[in-house]
Amino acid sequence: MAFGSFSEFLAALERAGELRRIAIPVATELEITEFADREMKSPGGGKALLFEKPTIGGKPSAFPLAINTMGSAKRMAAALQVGEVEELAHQMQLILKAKPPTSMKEGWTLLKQGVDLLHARPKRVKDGPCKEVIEKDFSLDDLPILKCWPKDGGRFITLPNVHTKDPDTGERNVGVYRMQIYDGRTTGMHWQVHKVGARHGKRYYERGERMPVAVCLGGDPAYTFAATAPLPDGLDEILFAGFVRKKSVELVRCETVDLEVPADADFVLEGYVQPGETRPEGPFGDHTGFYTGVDPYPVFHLTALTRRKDAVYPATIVGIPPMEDFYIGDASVRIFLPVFRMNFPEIVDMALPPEGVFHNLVFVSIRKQYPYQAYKIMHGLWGMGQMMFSKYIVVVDEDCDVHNTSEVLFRLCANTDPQRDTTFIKNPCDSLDHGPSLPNIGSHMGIDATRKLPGEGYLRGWPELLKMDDPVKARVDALRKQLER
Ligand SMILES: [Mn+2]
Repeated sequence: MAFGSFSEFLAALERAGELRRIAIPVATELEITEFADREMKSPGGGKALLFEKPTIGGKPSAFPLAINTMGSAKRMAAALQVGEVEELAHQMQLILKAKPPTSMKEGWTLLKQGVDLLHARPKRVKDGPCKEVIEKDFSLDDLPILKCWPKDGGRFITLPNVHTKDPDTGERNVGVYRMQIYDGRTTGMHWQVHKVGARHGKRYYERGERMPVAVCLGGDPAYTFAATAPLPDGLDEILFAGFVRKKSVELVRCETVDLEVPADADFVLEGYVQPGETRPEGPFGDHTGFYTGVDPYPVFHLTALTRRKDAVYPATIVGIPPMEDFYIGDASVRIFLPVFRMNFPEIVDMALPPEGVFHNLVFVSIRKQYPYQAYKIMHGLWGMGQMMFSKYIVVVDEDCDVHNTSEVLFRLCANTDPQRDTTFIKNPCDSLDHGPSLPNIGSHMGIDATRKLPGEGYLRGWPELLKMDDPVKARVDALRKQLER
């Protein structure tokens, strides 16, 4: 059963022992970050935290705040209503298997059709819980929005689902772009150049029209997951959310803008972006672990705020890893692995370790058959969507567990000749990456840590990896059990 509200999800976490209530007043300025950061850095990602009495400038907020709700493998699976994230990957695989795709493009089309068939098409409804309260006289100062880190430029909404549409085709997009609070009714809108929201904005700019924007907070966590997932352009996040939750998303019309939003959202901020208008945004303690600087970004003007009566404000923080975002990104990688395998059947597994904060480090294991196959995989990944930002790609053999960083580093150290096994390329870089000398462009490095073949010039005969015989292992297992008795 899909979650009917964000609160229902929190109740499920509580029943599973995955939620801790904080019943004392805690400041939204820095203190909640410190609480949450310690939780996220405890083994396995700690627990979700529900702050029942967040304070804003020393005054109690009318709304509770939940954080770290997806910050563990268990909670991420709970958010997606599965025992394990792999179950969704399996469902994805089934859609793709219906008819083997012959190319990436065909694969995505098939996936889109498959997802569409599987109870994913949204339903239009006249009313919904997100309209229980329609605020005319409101201020964002009343929401428990976090000031995350000491040198942040202000308070930031960190888990907004930003709904926009293409003015030409009407195609919808939902993305998560941080929003800096300027005043009670104005925020920044941090969509970077590579994002779909920015592309829609450009079209409104060219047409000289005001851009309607609706920002949802809360509701079924599947919405937020879908909004962060690296879906290909044109695969509707709402459709994908419907596929994940196995129930059509109910959409309701906004009061002041021509957009539709999930009817069960906790808060809906309606408003617009005036094309061409920008304002300095930042600094912000980012997922890179560093502050990103001040840059001009579009401005979001609020025209209405609608909400549930019992609304809970969802938040996250980013910073030095590991953080909650690792578990969200890791789930995406697992779910979309079948899609990657369509074009790269030799891929066995893939991991984005937390230290790499998504784009900086990618581990891929392959079933290697021919010389330089590792390089073919690197170049393939560098050409695919957000994977273009991957700063380091390390390719290992199929028998290496890419989710075990220690094992990957062992292969890297043992199997490589640095000069022979590395390659450098030029590619676009993540806007948030402060490493490159110029923003948005730079170099990436690929490391081939697979065993080398004679065809790759390795003529010494690759040695065999140590491995204990299975009967001996079984015998020692038994002996150890005897000792425990
Ligand atoms: Mn999209």
